[in-house]
Amino acid sequence: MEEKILSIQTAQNELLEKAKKDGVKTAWDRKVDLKAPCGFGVAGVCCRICAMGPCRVSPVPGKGADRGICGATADVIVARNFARMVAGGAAAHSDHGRSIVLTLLNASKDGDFKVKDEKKLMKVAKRLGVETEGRDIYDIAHDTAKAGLEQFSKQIGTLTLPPTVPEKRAEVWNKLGVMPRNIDRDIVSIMHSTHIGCAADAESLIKMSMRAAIADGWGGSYLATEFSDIMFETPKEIDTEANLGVLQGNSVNVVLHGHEPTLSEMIILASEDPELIELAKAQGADGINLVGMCCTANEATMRHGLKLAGNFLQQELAVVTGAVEAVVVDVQCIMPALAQLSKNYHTKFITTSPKAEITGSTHIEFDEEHAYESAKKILKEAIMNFKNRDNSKVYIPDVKSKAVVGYSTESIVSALDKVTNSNIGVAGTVKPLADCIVSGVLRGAAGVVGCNNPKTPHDNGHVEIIKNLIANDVIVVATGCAAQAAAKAGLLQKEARNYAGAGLKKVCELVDIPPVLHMGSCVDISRILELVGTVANHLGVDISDLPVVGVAPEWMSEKAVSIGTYVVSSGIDTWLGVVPPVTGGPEVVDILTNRMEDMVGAKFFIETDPKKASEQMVERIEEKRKRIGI
Ligand code: NFS
Ligand code: SF4
Repeated sequence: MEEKILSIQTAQNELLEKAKKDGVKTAWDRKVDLKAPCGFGVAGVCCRICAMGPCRVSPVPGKGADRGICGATADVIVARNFARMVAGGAAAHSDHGRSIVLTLLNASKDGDFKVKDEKKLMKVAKRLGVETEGRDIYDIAHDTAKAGLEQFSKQIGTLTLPPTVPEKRAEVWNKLGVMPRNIDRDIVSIMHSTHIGCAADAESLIKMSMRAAIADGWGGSYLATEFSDIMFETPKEIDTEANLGVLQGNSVNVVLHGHEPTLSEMIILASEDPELIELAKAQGADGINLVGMCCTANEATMRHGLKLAGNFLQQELAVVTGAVEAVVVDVQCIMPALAQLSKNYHTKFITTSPKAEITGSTHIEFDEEHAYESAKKILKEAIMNFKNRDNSKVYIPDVKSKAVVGYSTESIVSALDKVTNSNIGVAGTVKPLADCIVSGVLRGAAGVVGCNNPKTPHDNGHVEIIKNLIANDVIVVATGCAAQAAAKAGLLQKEARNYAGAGLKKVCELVDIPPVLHMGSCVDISRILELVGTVANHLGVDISDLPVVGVAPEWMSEKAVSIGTYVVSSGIDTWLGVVPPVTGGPEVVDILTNRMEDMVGAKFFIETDPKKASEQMVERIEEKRKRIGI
């Protein structure tokens, strides 16, 4: 194994040692086995779009073949590959969104899925043009679901933008020709235009990517969040704990992993079923201990305080503890490696979605029509596996941190109300937040998001960047695996305000919040868009005028590429801590890191050194402040 540090997490490093002793491989070992990645792939200049190829053109102009068999240049190949990454990411987020909308379509008073947040339902119904006056709540819900589905497929007109998109931003998109038509169509457009013999112009391909990505952020992901809130409630501040130490020695440990909250919500409900608790006790366990991994964890911790076992690169090590009866997954970010790995322990690896069947797993399809019964069946499987645990193989690191989570836009606004009670007329608005930014008590805000990637030491980029930003009075909002890195580092505790600069510390004390706010899963980046858009509307400016930045320090998924693209397209400068496969296309690099600023008022920055990235972010925030005269 390489000599560099693999993770800043002790729990992680201890379990990597155990994995070695147990003779099992993890992502880090496979990375070593794979040796250095192919240079053409790294630069994005390998094309496999048609069977005349694959064509690998030279990533260095003037050296070797500079065109594919069809004549595609390096820039065309790179731009097509980039667009397809965006399409993949936008499809994943938006198909998740579609599932949630469909669940509401089938929700009923006596069914397993219900409307739990009527206020949110009314808000969403109104924005989608659904009549609410004097109607039955489920009639409204079903019509709202139909209106939501319409956003995926409408053939005439454009996506119904949420009112949080400032008018100036919509004008920018219209002028540039990147206003989404509907969610599915702009993904299909990319697949069509990147087929052999279609689009062969880098700028046009990047614009298509922007359009599909905007449809993701302000469409598919936005709907996913709104409709999840309607059925499972809008998150409120709640306590939790994070890291692999949340596994328990003598409980049936079940890791909920994946993304869509429908499955995890039902399992959480089923875990309180007396019949199942009794069954667990009859097997000699103290009870059922549910913990979360990746974005399923984020969704469920935001609403129930579900304990966070860890982020993307900890999924294998949860199994290596030898103390997990079942890893239950639905879709996305599930390493196929879990199938083989779990066989080395007693762990059951249970897949539940027809969208993500995995060879070597136990497949128990989650039947939404009989969701509760389905969830019970899955949990029973885990409980009955407790007796197979081999205690000589168990090691649970004694590492966990306390955290406060649950910061939806609504709960942030209500926290802010604590300081505005005397200020009649502003309660329930973002005015206090806007005031703090305008006055300079807070210099700005940053979204720290995205995955883990074994190309960088696990969690290091997230934690270092967050610490540097809050020390500079930049309030941080986090989602996805970044939020879990922050939780494990203790940065989601209110006491973490002691790491903050004087201004941010004061705000955190007044409002009683941590300096880093967990806003949910990756589709919940829509919450960040909603918050930023609301502040921009409040101040009567465009999002690109605000001293706000975004960063994905350890990203790896196509979803992250879509996110980066919609965040930049929304007017927020975005840093990437892992170099995307675009370096072989000089024009593509120029568009992403330079020309996009003229198009949408923001651009990408690529910086692998977390310290430098955070310095650049603070610098850019100060530049923005100067530019708008605050
Ligand atoms: Ni986001 Fe969630 Fe994590 Fe990356 Fe995967 S869990 S949707 S893609 S790895 S942050
Ligand atoms: Fe080669 Fe062009 Fe086919 Fe790509 S589309 S594989 S560059 S011939």
